[in-house]
Amino acid sequence: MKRSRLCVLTIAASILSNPPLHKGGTVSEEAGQTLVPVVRAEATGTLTGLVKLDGPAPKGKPINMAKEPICVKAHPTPPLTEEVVAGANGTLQNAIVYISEGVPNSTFDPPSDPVVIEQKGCQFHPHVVALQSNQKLQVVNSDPTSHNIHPLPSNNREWNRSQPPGLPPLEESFAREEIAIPVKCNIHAWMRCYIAVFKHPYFSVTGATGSFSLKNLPPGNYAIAAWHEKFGTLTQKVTIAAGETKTLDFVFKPRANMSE
Ligand SMILES: [Cu+2]
Repeated sequence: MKRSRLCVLTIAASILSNPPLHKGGTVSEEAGQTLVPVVRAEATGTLTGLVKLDGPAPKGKPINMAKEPICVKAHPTPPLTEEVVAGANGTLQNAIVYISEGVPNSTFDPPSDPVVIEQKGCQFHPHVVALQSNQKLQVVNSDPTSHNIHPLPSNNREWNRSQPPGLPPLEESFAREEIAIPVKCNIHAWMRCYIAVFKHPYFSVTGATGSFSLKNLPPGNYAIAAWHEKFGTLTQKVTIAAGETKTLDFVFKPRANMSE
């Protein structure tokens, strides 16, 4: 006990005589004796990369909305199915890249900002969303017609809620991790999107450039997965060092029987 107190005092004296150079790179003192390390931003790493398809992406097919004239009217030309949406230069949109193994053993509070799905032109926007468990999901109806959003989870509570036009956004959340939950509309059979739920904040959904970025990764060994609704899941191992920015690409193989 005496020795450890001496050690603490020595460390404290050393800190006082050598103030840390980096912001946030300090140790804090609690209860007068215990020194608690504070993780510095400089001590984390970043993983970035592209999600690609090996070969040309199949084109979407026009969606037949004839059952609901309001939906037809919302589009000058019929929108295309979104099972596969090409990004720039052979990349894929709507893929989710995330840590599948090696997540730091910690509890991650969900962000206070909600994730929003908009029903517009009788489609869900965006087509793929990701959020943390217990983070708010807002569902907006911007159409002059009713929708009925209906997630089909296998690891969460199932619900479906009607949303007539003009009502405020619905709010829901998901308690458990699930990658990914298919979502339909009970009124319009063509409507489809996916919601991925993570118990940690280390995930990224690819957009128009097909790129992803996982930030603030504590140094360590990880399995990184890329999920795509049509092509399945790819996994790679990676080691992240403090302060490192690493690049990792994922290349999906098109399925032989893919006809779109
Ligand atoms: Cu609908």
